[in-house]
Amino acid sequence: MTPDDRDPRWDTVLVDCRLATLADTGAAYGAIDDAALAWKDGVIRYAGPRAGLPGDADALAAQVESLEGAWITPGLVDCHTHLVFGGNRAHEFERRLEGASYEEIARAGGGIASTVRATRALDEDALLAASLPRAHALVRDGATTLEIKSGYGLDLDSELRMLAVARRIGERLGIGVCTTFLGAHALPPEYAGRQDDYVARVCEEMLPAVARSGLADAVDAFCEKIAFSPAQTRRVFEAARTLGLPVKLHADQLSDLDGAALSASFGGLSADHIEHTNAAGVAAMAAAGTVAVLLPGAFYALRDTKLPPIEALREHGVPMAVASDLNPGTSPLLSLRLAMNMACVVFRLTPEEALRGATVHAARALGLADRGRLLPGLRADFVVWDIERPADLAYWIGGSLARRVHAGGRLVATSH
Ligand code: DI6
Ligand code: FE
Repeated sequence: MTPDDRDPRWDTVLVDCRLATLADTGAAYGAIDDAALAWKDGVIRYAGPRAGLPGDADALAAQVESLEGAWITPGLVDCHTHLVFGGNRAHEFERRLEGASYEEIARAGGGIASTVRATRALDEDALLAASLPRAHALVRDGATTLEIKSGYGLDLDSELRMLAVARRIGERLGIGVCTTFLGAHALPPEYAGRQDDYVARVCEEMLPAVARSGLADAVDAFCEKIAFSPAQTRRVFEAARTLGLPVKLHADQLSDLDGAALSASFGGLSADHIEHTNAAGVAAMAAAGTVAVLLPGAFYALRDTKLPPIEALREHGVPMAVASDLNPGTSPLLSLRLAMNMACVVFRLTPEEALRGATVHAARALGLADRGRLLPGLRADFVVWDIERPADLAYWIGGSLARRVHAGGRLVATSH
């Protein structure tokens, strides 16, 4: 919490505010009342008590703003989204309400395959135009970093196009975007009955080309009975490891395939969903430092009943992130705050766990050490909220609570 001595001149200092720093100070939310937050060149230079400022605020910064006691948190980090896609699957929602299951719809050629058809049909600009409003909705609700997966192209060109669109979304909105190659999401129709051939294609052709393109920061797979087996997932992960790309996994969502342990065995950044993960899987995650990414939106939308092993994760000290899983099939969820609310109501997280899950732990799930808390030296990614206390962020269902959203110090959304 010391200012940068080499250059005491800051771009902006915010005063008369309250900080939920999420630093491990012993205080709930790492909170600081009557605080000040200063940044320069997109980096936090001071986050502490106003009384601790090394001089008069006016002399320290080009701009001083009083926030009349408003709360500030780190910018939210949505560490699991599939927000780049074409088409619309509201009709599947209607079918599921009539009794069809997600798996039945997938086996009948709907589900992911229908989004693949619609996504392949769009050129890069059209895909950007379709996807940008979804990213923007997340940012207006407080997100300053988004992870975005491919996985609706399932051929090299379409996958690269999705990843390129994800990068462009980051540039257009002025936020952080981490991209993930999810070639092993579903079997493309041209490979029907030849699953191992497709996996070989992913490993031998697509992954090396994606790595060369520099468009992917990590590699994911959907390890499930309706998708790819643990053995096939392992092949994809081995190829990723050879190319130096970190891995993460859609693990144990609909059945227990020891997916969490598989991700952990590759030093995975995260194991995501994990409703059916067993005790050995939780222990393996703890040992490997693999983050548990909870996705209550998919749980809710699928009317799932098998809860993830929250208590075991707590006991083992596995960090729990919370993400939207924004996707057209199982989680058409345009608010990370709403995912936080669901994590509390449905998974019984505390509001503080939910906020840490959507900031500190989500950043870690992306391998990012430069964000997720309000600390000097970290990116100036933060949100000024219209709330009375931090628990409000998980308490209110809907609404627009973010007054101002800043990424790298720059204003990227306002409520006005
Ligand atoms: N798990 C999910 O929840 C999404 N993908 C995945 O691997 C669902 C994607 C979809 O239905 O379009
Ligand atoms: Fe997902």
